[in-house]
Amino acid sequence: KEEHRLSYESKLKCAQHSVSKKLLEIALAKKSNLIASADVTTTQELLDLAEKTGPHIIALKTHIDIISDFDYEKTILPLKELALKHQFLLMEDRKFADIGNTQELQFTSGVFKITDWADFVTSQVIGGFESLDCFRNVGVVAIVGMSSKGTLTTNSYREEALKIALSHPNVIGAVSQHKVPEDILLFTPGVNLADSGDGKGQQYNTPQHVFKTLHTDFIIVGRGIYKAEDAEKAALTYKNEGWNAYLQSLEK
Ligand code: S5P
Repeated sequence: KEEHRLSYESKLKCAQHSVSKKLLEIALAKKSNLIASADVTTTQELLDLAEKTGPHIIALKTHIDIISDFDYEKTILPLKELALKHQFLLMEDRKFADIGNTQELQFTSGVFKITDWADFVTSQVIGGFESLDCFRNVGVVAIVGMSSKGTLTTNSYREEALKIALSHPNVIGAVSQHKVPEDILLFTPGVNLADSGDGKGQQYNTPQHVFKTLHTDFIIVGRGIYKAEDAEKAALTYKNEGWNAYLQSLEK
């Protein structure tokens, strides 16, 4: 018999980490499980996307190192204001993948100073348990499985990666294309309503599919939104699709 999934309300009751709590609270308040991926390359595009999608999303996922005119004052300060105005969190998709000391430097130093503004970050767990200790003040989403064709995140890798993710106090969730235990939040990228791939290895599923079969908590949508003619309308479509798919997955 198919197991029931836990509701956001019940996950909120047992959430330990302040960032998990915030995410679940925003999800319930906005009736949204949508994270928009802002894979755009200028500050203006980033801020435009944040303004348009802000009311419909729980978090905006950035790749801050692809912004060609990055400037802390002109990029981060207005982005933080928009996050406050529209009540969404900032998720920097840095996918750290080094020893603890180097990750700590990448997290705190350089021009991006991720530690000063990101609410949560993604990290590989390839560096082992202690490599995640440096992310003390944020939540970590562990990359357990990737969405791309031919990824090396096999069954046995994912099993070991999950052990680290489940036991580390800084970890709030996992990125994966497979089910994870209910005590960790599941973030699923590779979501698109129109395409099944991008010709560069990305593989897409629908919101319906990921909520039903993976019991995902949050969907991450990039090109489905920022490449759409009307990004705000697209965000609203994914928000509604995601929320309805979540409600249906509660019934099963
Ligand atoms: O396995 C993964 C993990 C991540 S975080 N596959 C992914 O695609 N991502 C990220 O999600 C990727 O870096 C990109 O920012 C986003 C997907 O974008 P889209 O345009 O394909 O929706």
